[in-house]
Amino acid sequence: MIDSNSSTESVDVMVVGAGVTGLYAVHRLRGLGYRVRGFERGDDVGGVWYWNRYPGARCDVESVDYSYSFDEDLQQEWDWSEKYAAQPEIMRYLRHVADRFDLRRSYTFATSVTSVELDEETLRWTVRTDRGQVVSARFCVFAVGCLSRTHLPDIPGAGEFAGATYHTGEWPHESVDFTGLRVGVIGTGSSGIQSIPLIAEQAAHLTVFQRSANYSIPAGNEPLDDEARRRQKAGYAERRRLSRLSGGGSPHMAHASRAFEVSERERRAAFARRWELGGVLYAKTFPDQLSDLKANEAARAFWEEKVRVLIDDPEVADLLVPTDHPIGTKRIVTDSDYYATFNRDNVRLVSLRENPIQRIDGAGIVLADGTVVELDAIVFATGFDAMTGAVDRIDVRGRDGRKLTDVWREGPRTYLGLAVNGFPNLFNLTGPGSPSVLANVVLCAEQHGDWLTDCLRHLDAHGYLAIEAREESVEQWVTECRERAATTLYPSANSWYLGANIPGKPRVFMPFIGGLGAYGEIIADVADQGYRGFDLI
Ligand code: N01
Repeated sequence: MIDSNSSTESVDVMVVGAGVTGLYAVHRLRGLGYRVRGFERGDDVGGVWYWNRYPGARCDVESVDYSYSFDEDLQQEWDWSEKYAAQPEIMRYLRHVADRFDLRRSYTFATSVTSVELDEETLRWTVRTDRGQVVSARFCVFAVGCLSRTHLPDIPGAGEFAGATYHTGEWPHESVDFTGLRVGVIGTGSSGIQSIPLIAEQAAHLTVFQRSANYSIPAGNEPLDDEARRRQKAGYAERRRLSRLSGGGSPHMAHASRAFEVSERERRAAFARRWELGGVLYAKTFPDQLSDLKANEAARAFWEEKVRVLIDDPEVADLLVPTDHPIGTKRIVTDSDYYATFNRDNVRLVSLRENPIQRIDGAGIVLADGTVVELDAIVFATGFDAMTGAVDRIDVRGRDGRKLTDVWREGPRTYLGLAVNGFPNLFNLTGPGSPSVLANVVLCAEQHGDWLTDCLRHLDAHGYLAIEAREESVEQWVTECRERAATTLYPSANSWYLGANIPGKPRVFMPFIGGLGAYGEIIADVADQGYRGFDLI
């Protein structure tokens, strides 16, 4: 609706983001009859999958689980072609969802929200975009993604490079051809590890610049045939039930015993089963693996045994085996042929710990010992300003004109990950203070979307204008998140969970570590108790 005396559109809810979380929120909100206006920076739906289209981009959660559960017909009609879907297939799926539920009509694409400002008289938000739109909204919903603001390190001379540069998180939509080229990849997190094998196959020569080695486990990816799909679809109800109870949002449970409550033989058998299952789930083979160093070391040693046999040169293997963090305290990468790639004649590994990058010049990358690695293209697989970066891009001003970036200066401060004191009717979905990045984000999106719509319905049913987290609730939640993390090994790694990858970012463990199931109980309980810890206005 456009106000008659101004060009300000007035809506009930403004949603930022058309990724997995935003699409579901829009669907639910519209279903309740709210007038919704969505804005999306990309020119299509997809969020992280719209931007991260580098070679080898693939989900590390099984496709059967990394899909919406809210509509049985959708669940039954969609056919996944592989155990772990690649980026183009996930994009096709999200486009299908957008079409099927007619979600695009609520969005304005290729448009970034630049500011949202509270009017304390009306408790409405004035939303502004980079294309000049102004929207007045009762509720603001951020679904901006935890890994959507890319991090490009400040390397001297980067602007002088004569060749092409790419960031894995902002990959061009046109095809990129490395045939015959000398390519350098900086970074060996998930994005680097997924793209390196494919770039190596295409390029004349590939140099991998590794600062920290990472733990990676082969995906064990495989095509799904009709019979596999039929079984998955028949088992969906139970699969989803178990997933919602679980920590990680998939139906795989850790071993019933602690790592050293079982014999060595059983322990090794359990590690072997998880290794065969493939990927990130190895981190939770035993329930104490991420809290007890001895259990963790057993998992790490098994991993090392399996990985060393994949690498021909023992000196290269020494560099590829991490020594600086317990296994699983950074997300274990799910790869396809990563370690074997270092057996190729056209691939070289440079350890930046031994020989750091000094600068970039016109010809390539200059190392501290004076070596110039001549390159035609550089791929930055250098990650994201995670969890807070995308929110920080928006100038958010709440009560008394206070800026959200100031409130979060020492780290994100939320109640339940969802709300912030001083910012009534503003919700941040699947962000810091929630389990999203440690779980299957699709089920997290549904959990938050459902909680949000129940909350709005409650406000309207009881005649409230607004809801606002109390400061003491925020303080308690921040403390709870910190204390839970402190009982684990996670804070010992320099991970993006702690903001440790961004120079100057406060070192705070940002996700809620208790898992999807436990978190779901907490937020449901808060709602059941009349939105305990919130002021209803
Ligand atoms: O980013 P990262 P990512 N000089 O931060 C290095 C998800 N994801 O995009 O570790 C040299 O993990 C940095 O080195 P160090 C997944 O949750 C999922 O790879 O800081 N190197 C590191 O090696 C993942 O965890 C999938 O020492 C520099 C790398 O760049 C998250 O996204 C696929 C540097 C960054 O690794 C982030 O993954 C892709 C510098 N100045 C991503 N600065 C799936 O499978 C940084 N690095 C679904």
